[in-house]
Amino acid sequence: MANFFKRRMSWVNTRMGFFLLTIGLFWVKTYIAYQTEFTLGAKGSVQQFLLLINPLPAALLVFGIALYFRGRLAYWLMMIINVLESTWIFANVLYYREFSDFLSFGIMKGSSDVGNNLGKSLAQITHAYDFFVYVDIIVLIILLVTHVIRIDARPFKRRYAFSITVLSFGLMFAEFGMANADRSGLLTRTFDNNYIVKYLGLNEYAAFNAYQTQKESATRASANASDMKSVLKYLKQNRVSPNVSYYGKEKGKNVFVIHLESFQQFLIDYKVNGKEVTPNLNKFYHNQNTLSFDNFYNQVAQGKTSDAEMMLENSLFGLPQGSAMTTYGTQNTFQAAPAILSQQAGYTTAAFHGDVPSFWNRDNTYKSWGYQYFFSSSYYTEKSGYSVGYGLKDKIFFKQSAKYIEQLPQPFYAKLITLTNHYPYELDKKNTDFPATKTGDKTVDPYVQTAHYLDQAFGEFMTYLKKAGLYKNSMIVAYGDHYGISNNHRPAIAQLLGKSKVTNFDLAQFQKVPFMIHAAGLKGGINHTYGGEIDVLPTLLDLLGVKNTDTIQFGQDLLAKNRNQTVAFRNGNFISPTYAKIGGTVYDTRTGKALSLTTAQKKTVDKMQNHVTTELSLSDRVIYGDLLRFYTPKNFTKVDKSSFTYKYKPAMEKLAEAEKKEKTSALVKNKGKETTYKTDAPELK
Ligand code: GP9
Ligand code: MN
Repeated sequence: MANFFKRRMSWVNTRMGFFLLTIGLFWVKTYIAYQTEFTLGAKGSVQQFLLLINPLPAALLVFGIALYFRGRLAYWLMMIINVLESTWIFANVLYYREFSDFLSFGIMKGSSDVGNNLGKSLAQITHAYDFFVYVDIIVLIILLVTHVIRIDARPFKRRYAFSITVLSFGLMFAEFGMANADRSGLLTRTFDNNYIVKYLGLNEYAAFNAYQTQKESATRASANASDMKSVLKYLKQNRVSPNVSYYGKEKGKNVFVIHLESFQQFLIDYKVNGKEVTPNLNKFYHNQNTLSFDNFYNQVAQGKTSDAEMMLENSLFGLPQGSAMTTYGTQNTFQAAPAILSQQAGYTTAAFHGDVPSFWNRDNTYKSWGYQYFFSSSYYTEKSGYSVGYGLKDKIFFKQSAKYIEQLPQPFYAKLITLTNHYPYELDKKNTDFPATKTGDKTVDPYVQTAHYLDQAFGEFMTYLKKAGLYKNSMIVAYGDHYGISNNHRPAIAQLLGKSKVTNFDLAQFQKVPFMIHAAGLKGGINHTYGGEIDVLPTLLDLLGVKNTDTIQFGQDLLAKNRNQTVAFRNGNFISPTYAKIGGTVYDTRTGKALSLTTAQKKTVDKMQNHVTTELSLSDRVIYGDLLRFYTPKNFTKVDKSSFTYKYKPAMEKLAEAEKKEKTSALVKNKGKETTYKTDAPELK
């Protein structure tokens, strides 16, 4: 047997043979870990293929270092590299088990509370089979020590070692090219660590994360407390006082923030073949107790949903590139809506979303923002047909959210992020009972169909709130996060708007999204003030009567009298009731005509531009420099991230305890009787 092995396996007695064997085993075990320990969501043949091959290029590169060394040393180096590489897998397996996300260097540096909490639970979550990642190393060492595999002491040609290094880079570039073709913006927009691992691999993820962490700590290190002074000075000059007829009017009410995915303002009252696309939202929009804003713009950049969330809950702008939530959400100090409301008004705070928690780094960022609960995919029952695109279909999402909402001690602040109305606007036949538009643009035409579905889901949720007794004592906020139809679809947009062609000004107007606040007894109506997502937090806090005179907020209460109505777009363009500046051209907002400016007009426009540039750059400084660590508003305590867990069991135990103690949840108030949720979702029939 041993002889047979020796004869057949003689190739492993060469340096190259041993190298390939080591890499082969490493490749297989990485792939097994991918399949059994992580939920990477590889869909379709391209992603499956990339997942399968992605351990190879980096392994060739890293293990290949050993080939530059002589004799025995090369063998031992390979083993050492293997131990380090396997430990990286091992650590990620454990971390992922607890947090459904990959380890980041920021967390490992120990500067975050999330990291501090890790050590405690490590022992509890380790399984014996996790050590499987070291098995190949042990076997290889035994084979070497017992001379079953002989060490090839002959010098290995540098040329060959170098060729392997070159090959590894070549493969890596090819891999990146394929990945980026499948998911553009993979590294610039940095959606989700799962994506980077799925497309590029664990090693590439480590390298990218190290680079990001290094960049982030460099800007952090160069910032100091005096930078905060200029921010404070600016904000002091720009503070407006709240509108007395609205201030504190909704004090103590629950708050629902309903994030309408990719929902644009033009959909409101829009009709296809004489039928309203969104009858429920239209009714809500026109309700006498709803404050609706018809000059409200999305201000997002690459971070899309995450930029909207950043603005809405922090009144800080998203970044010019990438997503602030992914890059800075874990480490930075924030003074966000959930933290403010729970600390200053005793609110229970919860976010709901039918996607994996790691997307946009929500799992970490929400802790920094002070969310006590984050109900994400693992809290929802998933059956075949329940999901489309990024996650749960809206009707099923709202229905399943209800059972958690009922358990929240009141008052609560609950944010529900919908998903179905997301590019590419796919929905199965049985959920599609609305005609598509007929522009001939395949991306654009189904948009109204998923918007209609979202509207029905919204309507069902409103009916539920009424039945559960939550409608009257809640302030319900609904908003669209960003455009659904991008500017690349000019001819189709023109058709939708009934125009022969669209100008850049029209496209800027197309960036309007709904923003509506409804509450029983609220003086509603359609408000024409110009504003955007950055203005939401001060507006809500003022309505709730929560003091925010010394908080760091770049927006202004939309109901305030003397507010500045110049709305900044993230690229430095802007729009106001008088002038709009889009890509170097100034337009008259009232007529939409391009202007050649008089000296006086130019002065006014320059002043507006200056305001926009200043607020964007100061907001960026706050995020890049983590400046909020140098400033704490009165009555605010720095958020302790380690006090939160979003893991199902402990979170539900915590919720049950809170419910028992406070006795204010809807469920308790309805004497333990769950409210039946009515939905016509065909999947649930
Ligand atoms: C994913 C969802 C989509 O969880 O929020 O984000 P988007 O692509 O709209 O930025
Ligand atoms: Mn979005």
